[in-house]
Amino acid sequence: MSHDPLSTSAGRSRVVIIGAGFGGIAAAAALLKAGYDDVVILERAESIGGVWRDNTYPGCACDVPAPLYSYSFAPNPAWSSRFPAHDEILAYLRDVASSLGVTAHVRLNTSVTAATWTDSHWRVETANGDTYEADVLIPAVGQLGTPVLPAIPGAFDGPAVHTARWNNDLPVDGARIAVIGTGASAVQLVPAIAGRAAHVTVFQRTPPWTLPRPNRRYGAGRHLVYGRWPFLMALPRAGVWALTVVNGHAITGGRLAGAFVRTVSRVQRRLQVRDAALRDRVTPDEPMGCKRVLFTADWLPALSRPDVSLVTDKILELTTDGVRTTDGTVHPCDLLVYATGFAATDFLAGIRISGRDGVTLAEEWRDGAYAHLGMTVPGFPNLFLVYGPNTNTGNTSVLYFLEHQAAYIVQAVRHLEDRKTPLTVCRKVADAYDDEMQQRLSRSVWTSCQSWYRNTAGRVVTNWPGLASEYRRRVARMEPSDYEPT
Ligand code: N01
Repeated sequence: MSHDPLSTSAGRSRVVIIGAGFGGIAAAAALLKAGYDDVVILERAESIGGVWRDNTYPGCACDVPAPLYSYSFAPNPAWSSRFPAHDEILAYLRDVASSLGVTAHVRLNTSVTAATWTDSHWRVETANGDTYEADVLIPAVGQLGTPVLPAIPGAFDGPAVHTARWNNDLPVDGARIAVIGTGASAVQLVPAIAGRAAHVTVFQRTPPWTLPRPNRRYGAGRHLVYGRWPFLMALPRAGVWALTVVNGHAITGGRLAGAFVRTVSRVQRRLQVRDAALRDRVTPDEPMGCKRVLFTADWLPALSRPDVSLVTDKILELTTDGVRTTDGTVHPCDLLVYATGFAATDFLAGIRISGRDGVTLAEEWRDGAYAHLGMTVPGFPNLFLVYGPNTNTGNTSVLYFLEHQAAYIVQAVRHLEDRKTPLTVCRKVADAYDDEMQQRLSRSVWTSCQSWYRNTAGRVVTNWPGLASEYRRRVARMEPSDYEPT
């Protein structure tokens, strides 16, 4: 089957991918490498990059070391440091997309509104009125694309922004800045603006678990050696991998690893927070790992600064000039920053996806999103999710999962070519898998607190319950018997 998706703005192709972030680009790269070049990627924004395009707040970086937070098929000898900033990661992603020929397949400013299965193929509608048709649909929109603003009563008169919508015109230097939230985004933002701002007030509802982030610059010697002998980059990658396995064991119930990691966190607090009262307030009271453990060198020192205050009283309301807490204090500010996270559990919420018999994904997922191996859903033929339900990891690089999903999808596309009839996962298989996931997750640390990993009913819908290596084993071979017979 040969289509030419590049000849028109819309049309029929073998594969339509929604989203040009790390997931969509991994899937496209794998398909192109396998010889499938009739692939179209529909991207709602004006450039590719996903979360690394959206998140530009000061201090934004990846807290997973770059040797592992990079595609295995595109190791980068030129990383400037172990934890590079967001713009360097974005440049890396764009370079990879361009050098592998993926960029030419991307349609920018093309927001998908609906996708409908039509008995033989997917019909994909976009906000600008174009329709695309494809044998296979790969939604790769990520889990962290939709910012959440909490409903706080009252109104603030000054500028207010979510971390994922930061822009460089915001008043920072010399301003009084209020930051709501103490998750991964806040722990990067606050140290970066402390010292620039006149004062930073941090509103903490729950103290997060932290671990050291030992950054180091990568020098010219390293660039030269890895540029000349790229295979050597496997060594730091393996080293980081080993550490993430310890972290993975700690979070998934390993006693020794758990005790070790908790001790490291305690020592970090002891060394970085001299004031015992402040240390008390930043000491986590939830089990380690139930929310994402945060890797940071400068969060606790930032909270100790005289020009940074940590407020632990509950927020009551916004006032015209600041934030009022339940003790009656108004904390005045010139800029209000919501570091309040994302609607991670509402998978694909903005796109109406209708499968066989007109059933929508939203209906299929009314009790919470689920998918066989995080990728396929009964009643939705030839639909393969990337970074779908229960494929998030709190302890290693999510890119590892994305790459293995891409490899699985290539097998499925190949299989479709031979079999000629659509692939729909058997309900029995998907149900058994979901039961297993939920049973394991019900015993996991993630049920011990509320976080973006759980939907409002308490079901853990984002996270994978085991180690990444287990996921790799589970998806290594696409099992045709998991799919409905022809
Ligand atoms: O969001 P979060 P994030 N009043 O949901 C608080 C990835 N990421 O943007 O803990 C007061 O983690 C909320 O409090 P609580 C990473 O996967 C990666 O920081 O619910 N506070 C919490 O402190 C991460 O996990 C990198 O009690 C309110 C915070 O807001 C994910 O993105 C960097 C509130 C939200 O934390 C999300 O991180 C950055 C309210 N009404 C992000 N509502 C890397 O380095 C919410 N909060 C790879």
